[in-house]
Amino acid sequence: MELYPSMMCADFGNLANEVRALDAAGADAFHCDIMDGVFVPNITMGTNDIRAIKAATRKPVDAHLMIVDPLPKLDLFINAGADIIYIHPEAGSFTAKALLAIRAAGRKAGLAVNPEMPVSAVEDLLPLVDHLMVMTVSPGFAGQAFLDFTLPKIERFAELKGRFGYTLVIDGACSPERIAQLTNLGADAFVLGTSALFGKGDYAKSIENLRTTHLVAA
Ligand code: S6P
Ligand code: MG
Repeated sequence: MELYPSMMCADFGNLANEVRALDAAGADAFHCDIMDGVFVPNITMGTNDIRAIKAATRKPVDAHLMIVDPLPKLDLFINAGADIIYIHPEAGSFTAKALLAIRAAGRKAGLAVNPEMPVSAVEDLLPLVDHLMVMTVSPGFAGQAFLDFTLPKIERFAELKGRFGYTLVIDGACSPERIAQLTNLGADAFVLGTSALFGKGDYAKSIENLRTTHLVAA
């Protein structure tokens, strides 16, 4: 199981220390929510945040781009050092070209699938994807409720994983119970926000508990 803290939930007055603490606690990578206030109704992190996080850890740092027309802006995130870059297919044109450009830059190509988007809308793109991320909340905010209607889609993407070999990531309201359930459904990685990590006390204990809850549930 891979666990990715959602850095928009971290204490930004203390960012480097937060990264070091999460790194020491066993985080596998760092998740950066990049919002433009247009594709989603919020504005959060940017390229300087990615640079600051990269400077404090050797683990991978991702950029979840919730921005309109990501293709012409990819170089900003590649140059900032993002190791995994997620795009939303409905955010702009030429999704395949964008995924190929991310791979050509030596980074992992991520596709983020909104709750409303059917598997069939992205199935043809799966050979171009390293990380397939299912959104289990409507993107824009932390602290929302898990959308149960996404469960069949997660199962379907878990089945298709065998053929395409991507990492299946879940983003949104990943609580300890959900993580146990979704691990059993075939998910590989989870974005950790307010439901499992931030505001829940010691990071190392929370991460350790998530890994053991999963073992008990399995
Ligand atoms: C939402 C964003 C997510 C959240 C994360 C928060 O637009 O993409 O990465 O930061 O889901 O987690 P939680 O547990 O507060 O829902
Ligand atoms: Mg996200």
